[in-house]
Amino acid sequence: MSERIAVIEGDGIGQEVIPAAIDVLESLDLDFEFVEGEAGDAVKEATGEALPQSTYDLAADADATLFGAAGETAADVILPLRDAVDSFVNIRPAKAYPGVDAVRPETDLVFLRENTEGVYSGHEDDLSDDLSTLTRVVTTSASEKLAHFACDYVEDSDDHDDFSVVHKANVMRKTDGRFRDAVVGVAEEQGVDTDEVLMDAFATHVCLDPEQFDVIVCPNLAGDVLSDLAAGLVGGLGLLPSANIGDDNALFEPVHGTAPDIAGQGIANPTATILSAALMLDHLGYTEEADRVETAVESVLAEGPRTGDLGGDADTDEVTAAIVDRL
Ligand code: GGG
Repeated sequence: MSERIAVIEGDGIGQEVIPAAIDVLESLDLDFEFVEGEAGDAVKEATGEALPQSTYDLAADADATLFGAAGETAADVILPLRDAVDSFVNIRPAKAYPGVDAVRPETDLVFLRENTEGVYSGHEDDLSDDLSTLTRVVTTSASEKLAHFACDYVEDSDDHDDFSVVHKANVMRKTDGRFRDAVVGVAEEQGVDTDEVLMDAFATHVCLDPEQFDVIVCPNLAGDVLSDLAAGLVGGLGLLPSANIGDDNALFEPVHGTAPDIAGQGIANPTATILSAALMLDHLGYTEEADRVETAVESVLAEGPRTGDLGGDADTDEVTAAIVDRL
């Protein structure tokens, strides 16, 4: 059966790493139809809209979406795109690969980030020349939905048994308190073991001893920040893929942004996006192909060629070609 894949490059290195992932997917010779949509800073400049309705509809109607990166317009692009696919969880694996010079080579984490609310649901106001406010939204229903997903995730997996709930409920008693109570409550009902870690303590402990953590369930902004921190432990943002999962739809994107410092030079690391494509293959049921892509990526990370962020001097095309060669 043909799969309709929405492809949205966005800005900056999104325009370099998404074509790399498409090269990898095309080399698998699957019955995929790739349909391009526009979004981001350049589209806003040209049309006044960062995310045209046609791109939103494309993502909403596709079997899956592959998205690159957004810069200044991130809030106008990424959040509505996650909404288009009804995503309630952002899965962010952060794993150290053999051959990569990682600060903590023993790191192997999966962040399950709440994907609809927290400070990201965005009720911001300027109340005076001196005062801006932000309303943080946390619901029991969204927290429980994430918790059910997390329980199923560890129960269905051979590699995980339990999860850590990361929050700051000792200070944000109502919002993170609600999040914590909802997640722990569902886990207790489903018989899944959890432990609780305050998010500031987590930041220290994950740097000192990442092996004590496995699956981490956390509120929206905490998931964004802590997964970027974990990227620092495994060799950088060029390595972290992500999957935004909804009930009937999903969107896959590298964790990194547009990287304006290197955009346009053809030297971006395509690994995070190619691994995001592997997560998409797995999600669509192409598990063997997903494994092949991950194995090929692992082999190239171990033996080279590598991009500059990993200490090599290869460009995006050379790394992509090496991955395709090993498939
Ligand atoms: N690849 C997605 C991207 O553009 N990331 C940059 C960013 O601002 N991310 C925020 C988020 O993931 O919530």
